[in-house]
Formats: sequence, C-alpha cells, structure tokens
Amino acid sequence: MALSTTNQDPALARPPRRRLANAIRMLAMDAVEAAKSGHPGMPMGMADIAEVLWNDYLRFAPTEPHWPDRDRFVLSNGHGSMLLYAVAYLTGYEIRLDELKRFRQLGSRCAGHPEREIDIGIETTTGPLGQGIALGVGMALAERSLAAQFNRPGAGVVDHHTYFFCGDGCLMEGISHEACSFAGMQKLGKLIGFYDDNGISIDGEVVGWFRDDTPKRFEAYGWHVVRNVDGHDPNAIRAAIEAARAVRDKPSLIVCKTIIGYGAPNKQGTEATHGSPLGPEEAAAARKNLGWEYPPFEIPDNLKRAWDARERGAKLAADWQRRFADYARQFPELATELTRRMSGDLPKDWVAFAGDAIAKAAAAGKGMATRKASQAALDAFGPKLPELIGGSADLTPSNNTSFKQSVVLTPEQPAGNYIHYGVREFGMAAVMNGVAAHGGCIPYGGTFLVFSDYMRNGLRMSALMHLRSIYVFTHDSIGLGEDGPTHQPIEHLAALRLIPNMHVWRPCDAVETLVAWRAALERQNGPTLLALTRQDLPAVVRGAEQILGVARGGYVLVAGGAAPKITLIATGSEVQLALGAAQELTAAGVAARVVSMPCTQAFDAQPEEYRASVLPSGGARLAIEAGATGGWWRYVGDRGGVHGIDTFGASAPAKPLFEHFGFTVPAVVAAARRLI
Ligand SMILES: Cc1ncc(C[n+]2csc(CCOP(=O)(O)OP(=O)(O)O)c2C)c(N)n1
Ligand SMILES: [Mg+2]
Repeated sequence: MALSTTNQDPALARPPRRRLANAIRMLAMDAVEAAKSGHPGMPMGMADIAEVLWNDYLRFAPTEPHWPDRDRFVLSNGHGSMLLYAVAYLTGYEIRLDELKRFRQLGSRCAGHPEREIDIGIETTTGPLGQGIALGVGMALAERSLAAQFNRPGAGVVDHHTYFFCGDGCLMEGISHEACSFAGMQKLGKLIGFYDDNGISIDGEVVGWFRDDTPKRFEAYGWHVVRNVDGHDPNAIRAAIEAARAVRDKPSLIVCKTIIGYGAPNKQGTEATHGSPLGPEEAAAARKNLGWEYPPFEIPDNLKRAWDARERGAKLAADWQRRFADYARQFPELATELTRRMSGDLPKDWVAFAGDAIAKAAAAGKGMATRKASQAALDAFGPKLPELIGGSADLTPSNNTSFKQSVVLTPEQPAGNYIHYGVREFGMAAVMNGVAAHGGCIPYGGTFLVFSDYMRNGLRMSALMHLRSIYVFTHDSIGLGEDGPTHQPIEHLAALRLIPNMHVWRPCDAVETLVAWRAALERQNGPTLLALTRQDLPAVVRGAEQILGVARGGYVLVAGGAAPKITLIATGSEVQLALGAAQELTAAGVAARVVSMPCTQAFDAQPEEYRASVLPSGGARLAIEAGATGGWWRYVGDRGGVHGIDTFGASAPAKPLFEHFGFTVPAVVAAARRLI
C-alpha cells in the first residue's frame, strides 16, 4: 500500500486518482476540524474506494437525484458521513460548500449521521451500525422485485445495483448476520458491499474483540467474496468491482484492506483517527504528507472539474428517459403503473375502493380475532395493491400475514409478494425499511408484539426516516394465554407509542382493523404498527358517523348523554369491557360514555374542538388497556384512573388470566365507581 501520488494516466488527462481521493480526505478532515467533532478516519481510509466507485461505476445524476433507475448506495458505517457529503459536493449535487463548513451544526444539511436526503444523493444511511447493510439488502430486493414485474425482453427499465460500505462495527452487530444470511439465501446478485477491513474500532485494534474469518463467514452465507483487496489501489479496487459485478447469482462482499485515517502521518492506522479531529498539527502534517497545497475547503478547479458528474449523470438519466418513453409506447399500462408505484401514490380509485370494503365489513358485522381481520383486510386490499410486499419472521400462520394472492418471493420467483424472513425480526424491520426507501413497494411484516423489542431500532429508524413500513404485530396482550409472560407484551404499547412519528393502532374489531390498514397504506411519510389480538372479538355495532370516527383515532361509541358522569376510554380487546361496564353503570343510573381509542397519535392530531367533543371536560375518565398504564394519564387527567397491568403476565389460558388481572366487567365497573 504505497503512499504514491503519481499514478496519473496521461491518456485520460485526468488528475491522478490519488489526488481525486485526497479531495475527499481533505474535505472530511477539515470539516471535522471546523466542527471540532466528527470522524475523519473512515472517510480518509475509504476515500480511494469511494473515488473509484463514484467516478467509474456508480450510476447517479446530481441534477436528477430522484431518477428512479439510479444505483443505490448505503453508508452503513454512517459515522463516516463526511465522505458522503464530500462526494455529494464534489460530484455536483445541490449542496453548498458552506454547508460542509457548518458540518454538525444546527440547521446544516451536513448532520453528524445522515438519514435520508435524496436531493443530495443520500439514499438512507444509518447511525446505528449494521442496519445500513440490511437497508441495502431491502433495496436490492425491491430492485429485483420491480425488475421481475416490469422489465420485458429488450426493455429493461429497472436495472440498477445497490452498493453499501460497512465497517468492523457493522459486521460485529448481530443484524449483519440476519441480513446477510437472508441476502445470501435470496441470491441478491446486484448487491455489492465493501468491507472497510481496517482492523480498528473505537477501543483500538479489533483483534481483541473481533476475530471472525469474515470471508469464510460470508461464503458460508452463500455470498461471493473478493478477498484481500488493497483498498488504496484503484486498479485493485476496479478489478474487485468487476469481479463482483460479473457474479449475478450471489451478493458480493469486497474485503478491502485499508488504513484508517490514511494520510495523517502520525495517527493513521490507529483509533485516534476514528472519532476525533486530528488537531491542527496533525491536519497540517497530513496536508504536507499528501502534497495538498490548498487551504481548508478549497478544491482546485481541475479537481472539481474532474469530479463533476452532472453532465455524465444527466446523460445517463436522459438515456433512461428515452428508453422509458419507448417502453411506455410499447407497454403503456405497465409504464403508467411503474410511474404510479415509484411516486408512492395509491391507485386512482383507491378511496372509493377502500370505503366500499369498510362498508361491507360493517354490514357483515362478523366477530373475529383482529389478527384474522387483518388477513381479511389484506384479502380485501391486496388484489388492488401489487406494491405490497409482505412477510413474517417465521410466524405466518400466527400473524396471518399471507393472504389469498400471496406468492412466495424467492430467487426463482422474484416477482412474488410474500417473504419468509425466517426468525430474524430486526433484520426484517431494516430490510423492510430498505424496501420502503427504494420506492415502488410497500413492505409489511409480522411477528408477535412482544418481539418488537428485538427490532425496536428498526422501528425507530423507519419513523425517523419517514418510511412507509407497516408492522403487523399479533398476540397483543395477556390474551395470548398459555405461552406466558415471556410472550405477553406489557410495556410494549406504551413504549412504542413514545416513538415520534410512529402510528400505533390497536383496533377492537374487523371494521377498526380495516380502517387501521387503510390509514397505514395511505400514510406516505411514516410507519404504522398494528397491534392485533390472538383471541376472537365480537363485532361492534356502529352508525355511519362512528365508522368515519375510527379514522380520527378516537371516537364516541356510546355517548352516555351530553354530560356523562364517567368516560371509559379503551382500545382493542378492552373495548368490549368498556361497553359491558357502561351498560351496567347506565342501568344503575350512572351515565357512562365509551370512547374507542384505536390510535392515540391520530386522535392527538385532531382539532381541539373534536377532541373536546370526544372527551368532555366534566365527569371522570377511566382508561382501560391490558398493558402498562404510563401513557394513559394524559388522557384521563387528575381525577381519572387507568385500569392496566404494570407487572409481568402469567402462564394460563386467556380467560382465567383476564380474571386474575382484573379485566372483567365487574372489575371495570368497580374501578369506575371508585372515581365517581
Ligand atoms: C449500534 C451502534 N452501536 C455503537 C455505535 C457507536 N459507534 C460508532 S462507530 C463505532 C466503532 C465502529 O468501528 P468500525 O466500524 O470499525 O469503524 P472505523 O473505526 O473503522 O471507522 C461505534 C462503537 C453505533 N454508532 N451504533
Ligand atoms: Mg474499523
């Protein structure tokens, strides 16, 4: 790994590749210096790889960042974010130099860890290590799915690669196992990862805590591995990428030996460069060592010109537009459909279609478990929505996530719409996020509500990145019965409702379940979680206005007069208890209101006037939910009560369990009476 700066190819009349890479190094180093915080080591170490990838292979268009058939790139070792910002600036995306100068400052586009900003070429990138790999897997899966559905012989309009960078940290994380084992099984041949094999993480040399034989590990997953690539030799990097692209039936991992902080003469190769500024002295020494004569943030014109990818990108995008126009002439319906799906819009007649399905369910008035109702929702909506890509983490028969038109998605059936994710909850969440981020597909995935803990950061990332991922979580309370407390969610609903931008629905019957599904599908800027029962629930009788009320997240089921003495607020299976208790209270002369509150977030978003009409200020309020009480106090106020469970559950059939924990009509009536 020579520190040569003279590998110029005069025939191309381009600056030497090392100098092009040094532009990344210097921008990253100087931005971290200016911020007095950040991670110079990774961008300096991976600059040569990035230079080759962006300049020779990646198909992207800075002037048309949303071009649908662009290659996707995910930075899983997201702490190296300055590498992405530097490349975005150098290649000509709409990002000003002073944004780089304000790296990590309030309001700058250059955040510590980027999330998702396609306008400047950031597809999705995670701070939490390892998740980016899984996002890349999801993107590659979406690409293959769309290609299988839309490409026609001689007319390939979906044909791009997904690349990711990852580091030691990503590969130590368990999620890399889930995602890469899955990707190998799925034979995602257009997924290419670069492992920054620099032997260093924050605590020092990784041999003390990470000694896997990574190439063997990935070969065992069914990946194609290019070993021992000198990550500072552009020719070796090119050869590795060529080899990776040539293998189309396996994902590829390119194992790049690099030196973290490459170019900083005294600190390179050590953890000192990982996450702190090099300091003025070492930064000056790096400049000298790399033969960089320019002050911070100055990129000489010849380098800027050589990096500028606007013209090349515009040509690529225009070429695709021409091909797409031809395709549209030959296959007008497919072209319209692909355009719709990439836009994220639902079909034109969706509103009427979904409304009909809900009206039908209301008229049928059938009782069933809400997990069953969710399957009925898929049966109703699924045929209309070929963009749905569903799945379950090995609980398909319990989650009821497959429906009549489900076709298993495999390498042999890439146009399928149902994924057996295997027992890989976290991997599933992050793969779903990648599918959603790619566009053209709406992912949903199931497991037991209690195992949402295993995937929680994936749920959080979908909320943070505004992705339309739909989580189908069944067995939503002690009502699941005999499997016992390890399987019975208690604090989960409360905890999940705390994630900003996550919509949590806990429907009480088939109609509410359909409305919840519709809301999830129509939500383009965030995830939705459906908490569904294992046990059967009766259908609630509603008027037309009440059916409309469901979508508002909370609505009055039983008015109890204009000034009820008590308002019972319930969700899911506990709505039945509230209805039973209200009946008894009313019979005893206590005017009681019942409010069904399937989605607190949707309710909170309603105008004040509506909320006040549902929850009147007079009278007491009692919230009833078979889970942790914490989140309900804001709805019941000082004079209110919360009837919940703040201990772990127990192993027994559902009925005795509900009795044991006080989830019976008499117990709810007693709790209500204590408040009035
Ligand atoms: C899930 C998660 N855990 C911990 C961290 C904190 N963290 C950021 S970088 C890093 C070390 C990463 O080492 P490596 O991937 O080898 O990066 P390098 O130092 O080589 O750039 C850690 C622990 C994180 N970002 N995400
Ligand atoms: Mg490392």
